[in-house]
Amino acid sequence: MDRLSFEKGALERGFCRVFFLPPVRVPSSIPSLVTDPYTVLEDAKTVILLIMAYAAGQPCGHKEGVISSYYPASNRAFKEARALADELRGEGCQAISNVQIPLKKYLCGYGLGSFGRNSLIAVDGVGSAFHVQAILTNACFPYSTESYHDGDRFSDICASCGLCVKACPTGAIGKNGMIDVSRCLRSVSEQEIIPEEFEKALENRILGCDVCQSVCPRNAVSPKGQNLTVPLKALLNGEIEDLKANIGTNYARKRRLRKKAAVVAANLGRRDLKPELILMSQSDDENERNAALRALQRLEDET
Ligand code: B12
Ligand code: SF4
Ligand code: SF4
Repeated sequence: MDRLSFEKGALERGFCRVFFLPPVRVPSSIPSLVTDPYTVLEDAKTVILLIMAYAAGQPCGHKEGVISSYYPASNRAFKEARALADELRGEGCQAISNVQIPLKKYLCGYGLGSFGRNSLIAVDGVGSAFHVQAILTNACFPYSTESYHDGDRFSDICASCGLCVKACPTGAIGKNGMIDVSRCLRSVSEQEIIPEEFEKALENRILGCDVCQSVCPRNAVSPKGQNLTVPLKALLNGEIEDLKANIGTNYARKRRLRKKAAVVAANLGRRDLKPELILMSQSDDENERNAALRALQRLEDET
């Protein structure tokens, strides 16, 4: 397959940018990331980065839970990149999708985007509200660029902005552009037990946070969006089949979603959900029981 037909196929599958790059060893402070692509594919010749944009939204005023539209986009990108890797394999090449190289470093190092104070990368004409997939292959394509420079390129606009630092609901963004992961709602909300100090900041978020994306002027180019609305009653009852199809099984984990739905139900003063919470308080899982009891207590105390 030549580069043009691969690009055409990727655009038809919903990606808005495709970059063909030489594999490079990139250090990372995150142990789970692949720092040496040749350990994944010895004969690697090309890293293909595929960008899928999403419309970042703020939590809405309604009385249900919301999931950032990042997650349906990342689930779709995961499947479409897998299909593109299948096509390459169908032509006799080796190809692996969803390779977890340090993607921000790749985008910046190859000059395809720049770091923002919110630690996200903006790509020209796309902004920073996107999911990026990496395919590693031994197929040779003409590279989009070959020059990799270690070190981060920062967005000039950040020097006189700082809107994300002010807007972050938990003060997770430091002035020097580093995220305090222990305070970022995206990671807080995935913890086994959500610490009480973050409960209210979660508002009606079930998964993901896009505040630092929504306020960012680098996203003036991207469409303004809606989050995915998820009915709390269904979540508390563990009815998540539709969600699995939309955001993937990795994120649609029943216990985790139920516990977050309990926090959100209390945040929204949803006393009508007390029967579901009472049922959940009899769960055989201790964390689920405690989340339900805590929500019931908050509904008594705060509403
Ligand atoms: C771990 C991780 C997280 C963690 C930690 C976030 C983080 N900042 O590292 C958590 C769970 C919190 C998270 C949250 C989100 N994530 Co995330 N995450 C990742 C992952 C797996 C690794 C990121 C990484 O390498 N971190 C390591 C640290 C050291 O890197 P760093 O923060 O970039 O640190 C550098 C900068 O701070 C910079 N720096 C240093 N000094 C200074 C000074 C200034 C002034 C500046 C500007 C920068 C700067 O240098 C540091 C070292 O290089 C990648 C996927 C991947 N395979 O790469 C996705 C990824 C980065 N996430 C992504 C997204 C979209 C999100 C969310 C928006 C999801 C959501 N809607 O909720 C949020 C946004 C939170 C945020 N503002 O970062 C996208 C980013 C796309 C983009 N445009 O950049 C990625 C690439 C996933 C993907 N496949 O598309 N994420
Ligand atoms: S909101 Fe402002 S400071 Fe933050 S990343 Fe965007 S441009 Fe930079
Ligand atoms: S994703 Fe939300 S909590 Fe995390 S740094 Fe951005 S605004 Fe703050």
